[in-house]
Amino acid sequence: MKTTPTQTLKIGAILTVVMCGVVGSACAGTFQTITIDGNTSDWAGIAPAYTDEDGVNNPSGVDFQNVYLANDANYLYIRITLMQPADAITPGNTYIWLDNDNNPTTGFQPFGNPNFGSSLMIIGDQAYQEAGGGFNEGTLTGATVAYGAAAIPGTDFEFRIARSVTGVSGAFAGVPLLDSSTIEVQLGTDSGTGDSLPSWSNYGALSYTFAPVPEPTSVALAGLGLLFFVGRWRHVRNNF
Ligand SMILES: [Ca+2]
Ligand SMILES: [Ca+2]
Ligand SMILES: [Ca+2]
Repeated sequence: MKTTPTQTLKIGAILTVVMCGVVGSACAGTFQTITIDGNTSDWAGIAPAYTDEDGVNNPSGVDFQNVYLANDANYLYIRITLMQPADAITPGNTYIWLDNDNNPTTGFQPFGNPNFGSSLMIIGDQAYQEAGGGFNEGTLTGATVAYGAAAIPGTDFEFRIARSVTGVSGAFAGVPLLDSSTIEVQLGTDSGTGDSLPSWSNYGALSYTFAPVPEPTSVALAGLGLLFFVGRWRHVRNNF
Protein backbone atom coordinates (compact mmCIF):
# COMPACT_ATOMS: atom_id res chain seq x y z
CA MET A 1 0.00 0.00 0.00
CA LYS A 2 1.29 3.41 -0.96
CA THR A 3 1.02 6.02 1.81
CA THR A 4 -0.02 9.62 1.24
CA PRO A 5 1.95 12.44 2.94
CA THR A 6 -0.87 12.75 5.51
CA GLN A 7 -0.68 9.06 6.30
CA THR A 8 3.07 9.30 6.60
CA LEU A 9 2.71 12.14 9.12
CA LYS A 10 0.21 10.11 11.14
CA ILE A 11 2.48 7.08 11.13
CA GLY A 12 5.36 9.31 12.22
CA ALA A 13 3.32 10.70 15.10
CA ILE A 14 2.31 7.22 16.21
CA LEU A 15 5.91 6.03 16.03
CA THR A 16 7.03 9.05 18.07
CA VAL A 17 4.49 8.22 20.77
CA VAL A 18 5.61 4.60 20.76
CA MET A 19 9.28 5.62 20.95
CA CYS A 20 8.54 8.00 23.86
CA GLY A 21 6.84 5.12 25.63
CA VAL A 22 9.92 2.96 25.17
CA VAL A 23 12.67 5.53 25.70
CA GLY A 24 10.84 7.53 28.38
CA SER A 25 13.36 10.15 29.39
CA ALA A 26 13.99 11.22 25.79
CA CYS A 27 10.49 12.67 25.63
CA ALA A 28 9.53 13.39 29.21
CA GLY A 29 11.78 14.32 32.07
CA THR A 30 12.59 12.26 35.12
CA PHE A 31 11.51 13.48 38.54
CA GLN A 32 14.38 12.66 40.86
CA THR A 33 16.27 14.50 43.58
CA ILE A 34 19.99 14.01 43.04
CA THR A 35 22.63 14.57 45.72
CA ILE A 36 25.60 16.40 44.23
CA ASP A 37 28.37 14.43 45.90
CA GLY A 38 30.34 12.75 43.10
CA ASN A 39 28.55 9.44 43.67
CA THR A 40 26.31 8.85 40.67
CA SER A 41 24.49 5.80 42.05
CA ASP A 42 21.47 8.08 42.53
CA TRP A 43 21.17 8.25 38.71
CA ALA A 44 20.46 4.50 38.51
CA GLY A 45 17.56 3.74 36.19
CA ILE A 46 17.72 7.07 34.34
CA ALA A 47 18.45 6.52 30.65
CA PRO A 48 20.86 8.80 28.76
CA ALA A 49 19.15 11.83 27.27
CA TYR A 50 21.75 11.91 24.49
CA THR A 51 24.67 9.68 23.49
CA ASP A 52 27.79 10.55 21.49
CA GLU A 53 27.17 10.07 17.80
CA ASP A 54 30.53 10.94 16.25
CA GLY A 55 33.26 9.15 18.25
CA VAL A 56 36.28 10.71 19.96
CA ASN A 57 37.01 14.22 18.72
CA ASN A 58 39.16 15.50 21.58
CA PRO A 59 41.50 12.60 22.44
CA SER A 60 43.63 14.53 24.93
CA GLY A 61 40.82 16.24 26.84
CA VAL A 62 37.10 16.31 27.60
CA ASP A 63 35.17 14.11 25.19
CA PHE A 64 31.53 13.49 25.91
CA GLN A 65 29.97 10.02 25.95
CA ASN A 66 26.51 10.49 27.53
CA VAL A 67 24.45 13.22 29.12
CA TYR A 68 21.68 12.42 31.59
CA LEU A 69 19.03 14.89 32.78
CA ALA A 70 16.62 14.91 35.72
CA ASN A 71 14.78 17.45 37.81
CA ASP A 72 12.87 17.97 41.02
CA ALA A 73 10.86 21.01 42.07
CA ASN A 74 13.96 23.08 42.76
CA TYR A 75 16.79 21.97 40.47
CA LEU A 76 17.74 20.73 37.03
CA TYR A 77 20.34 17.95 37.35
CA ILE A 78 22.89 17.15 34.65
CA ARG A 79 25.20 14.16 34.59
CA ILE A 80 27.99 13.91 32.03
CA THR A 81 30.09 10.85 31.31
CA LEU A 82 33.30 11.05 29.27
CA MET A 83 35.03 8.76 26.79
CA GLN A 84 38.28 8.99 28.75
CA PRO A 85 39.33 10.52 32.11
CA ALA A 86 39.59 14.30 31.91
CA ASP A 87 38.99 17.47 33.94
CA ALA A 88 35.50 18.68 33.03
CA ILE A 89 35.49 21.35 35.75
CA THR A 90 38.37 23.77 35.16
CA PRO A 91 36.94 26.82 33.34
CA GLY A 92 37.27 26.47 29.60
CA ASN A 93 37.21 22.67 29.60
CA THR A 94 33.43 22.18 29.58
CA TYR A 95 30.48 24.42 28.84
CA ILE A 96 26.88 23.49 29.55
CA TRP A 97 24.52 25.75 27.60
CA LEU A 98 20.79 25.93 28.35
CA ASP A 99 18.26 27.60 26.06
CA ASN A 100 15.14 28.59 27.97
CA ASP A 101 13.10 29.84 24.99
CA ASN A 102 13.98 27.09 22.50
CA ASN A 103 14.84 29.77 19.99
CA PRO A 104 18.23 29.54 18.27
CA THR A 105 18.09 33.18 17.18
CA THR A 106 17.94 34.56 20.74
CA GLY A 107 20.78 34.42 23.23
CA PHE A 108 24.40 33.45 22.69
CA GLN A 109 25.32 31.12 19.82
CA PRO A 110 28.27 28.92 20.91
CA PHE A 111 31.14 29.27 18.44
CA GLY A 112 28.68 30.96 16.09
CA ASN A 113 26.58 27.83 15.58
CA PRO A 114 23.25 29.14 14.23
CA ASN A 115 21.25 26.20 15.58
CA PHE A 116 21.51 27.05 19.28
CA GLY A 117 20.88 30.31 21.17
CA SER A 118 21.81 30.01 24.85
CA SER A 119 20.03 31.74 27.75
CA LEU A 120 22.71 30.80 30.27
CA MET A 121 25.96 28.88 30.55
CA ILE A 122 27.35 26.68 33.34
CA ILE A 123 31.10 26.44 33.89
CA GLY A 124 32.30 24.51 36.94
CA ASP A 125 30.32 25.78 39.93
CA GLN A 126 29.11 29.03 38.33
CA ALA A 127 26.53 30.07 35.77
CA TYR A 128 26.51 33.15 33.54
CA GLN A 129 23.76 35.08 31.75
CA GLU A 130 23.77 34.87 27.95
CA ALA A 131 20.11 35.64 27.16
CA GLY A 132 20.98 39.03 25.67
CA GLY A 133 23.40 37.45 23.19
CA GLY A 134 26.73 37.97 25.01
CA PHE A 135 29.14 35.26 26.14
CA ASN A 136 29.17 36.53 29.73
CA GLU A 137 26.55 39.10 30.74
CA GLY A 138 27.13 38.57 34.45
CA THR A 139 27.44 35.83 37.07
CA LEU A 140 24.04 34.37 37.98
CA THR A 141 24.27 34.69 41.74
CA GLY A 142 21.01 32.85 42.36
CA ALA A 143 21.94 29.80 40.29
CA THR A 144 23.49 27.87 43.23
CA VAL A 145 25.34 25.65 40.77
CA ALA A 146 27.22 22.74 42.28
CA TYR A 147 29.19 19.89 40.78
CA GLY A 148 30.38 16.51 42.00
CA ALA A 149 33.00 14.09 40.72
CA ALA A 150 34.47 10.95 42.24
CA ALA A 151 37.82 11.87 40.66
CA ILE A 152 39.28 14.74 38.61
CA PRO A 153 40.44 13.81 36.02
CA GLY A 154 37.54 11.41 35.82
CA THR A 155 34.78 10.14 33.56
CA ASP A 156 31.63 10.90 35.57
CA PHE A 157 30.39 14.34 36.67
CA GLU A 158 27.10 15.58 38.10
CA PHE A 159 25.83 19.15 38.24
CA ARG A 160 22.78 21.04 39.46
CA ILE A 161 21.34 24.48 38.79
CA ALA A 162 18.40 26.19 40.51
CA ARG A 163 15.25 26.39 38.39
CA SER A 164 14.51 29.73 40.06
CA VAL A 165 17.62 31.39 38.57
CA THR A 166 17.00 34.90 37.22
CA GLY A 167 19.03 37.22 35.03
CA VAL A 168 21.31 39.85 36.51
CA SER A 169 21.85 42.48 33.83
CA GLY A 170 20.29 44.50 31.05
CA ALA A 171 16.81 43.61 29.86
CA PHE A 172 17.06 40.24 31.66
CA ALA A 173 17.72 41.56 35.17
CA GLY A 174 15.27 39.74 37.42
CA VAL A 175 13.82 37.72 34.51
CA PRO A 176 13.52 33.92 35.03
CA LEU A 177 16.08 32.10 32.87
CA LEU A 178 15.06 28.50 33.54
CA ASP A 179 11.28 28.55 33.87
CA SER A 180 10.15 26.99 30.58
CA SER A 181 8.52 23.57 30.60
CA THR A 182 10.91 22.49 27.82
CA ILE A 183 14.49 23.67 27.33
CA GLU A 184 17.35 22.81 25.00
CA VAL A 185 20.68 21.57 26.28
CA GLN A 186 24.06 21.71 24.54
CA LEU A 187 27.50 20.64 25.76
CA GLY A 188 30.80 21.80 24.36
CA THR A 189 34.50 22.03 25.04
CA ASP A 190 36.79 24.96 24.46
CA SER A 191 37.02 26.19 20.87
CA GLY A 192 35.17 24.65 17.98
CA THR A 193 37.99 22.13 17.55
CA GLY A 194 37.10 20.13 20.66
CA ASP A 195 34.09 17.92 21.24
CA SER A 196 30.41 18.73 21.58
CA LEU A 197 27.25 16.82 22.45
CA PRO A 198 25.10 16.84 20.39
CA SER A 199 27.75 17.03 17.68
CA TRP A 200 28.42 20.24 15.74
CA SER A 201 25.97 19.37 12.96
CA ASN A 202 23.25 18.41 15.47
CA TYR A 203 23.36 21.47 17.75
CA GLY A 204 19.89 22.01 19.20
CA ALA A 205 18.90 18.34 18.93
CA LEU A 206 18.67 17.74 22.69
CA SER A 207 15.50 18.96 24.41
CA TYR A 208 14.45 18.34 27.98
CA THR A 209 10.87 18.57 29.23
CA PHE A 210 10.74 19.02 32.98
CA ALA A 211 8.97 16.26 34.87
CA PRO A 212 6.01 17.59 36.83
CA VAL A 213 6.19 17.68 40.60
CA PRO A 214 4.19 14.64 41.76
CA GLU A 215 0.85 15.37 43.36
CA PRO A 216 0.64 14.41 47.02
CA THR A 217 -0.82 10.90 47.18
CA SER A 218 -4.17 10.28 48.82
CA VAL A 219 -2.34 8.33 51.54
CA ALA A 220 -0.12 11.33 52.28
CA LEU A 221 -3.14 13.65 52.26
CA ALA A 222 -4.98 11.30 54.62
CA GLY A 223 -1.92 11.37 56.90
CA LEU A 224 -1.92 15.17 56.89
CA GLY A 225 -5.63 15.15 57.73
CA LEU A 226 -5.00 12.80 60.65
CA LEU A 227 -2.18 15.01 61.96
CA PHE A 228 -4.50 18.01 61.78
CA PHE A 229 -7.26 16.12 63.61
CA VAL A 230 -4.86 14.98 66.38
CA GLY A 231 -3.55 18.52 66.71
CA ARG A 232 -7.06 19.91 67.05
CA TRP A 233 -8.04 17.21 69.54
CA ARG A 234 -5.03 18.00 71.73
CA HIS A 235 -5.88 21.68 71.52
CA VAL A 236 -9.46 21.02 72.60
CA ARG A 237 -8.36 18.63 75.37
CA ASN A 238 -5.80 21.08 76.78
CA ASN A 239 -8.38 23.83 76.86
CA PHE A 240 -11.14 21.77 78.43
CA1 LIG B 1 25.04 11.86 43.46
CA1 LIG C 1 32.22 13.14 20.07
CA1 LIG D 1 17.38 31.14 22.78
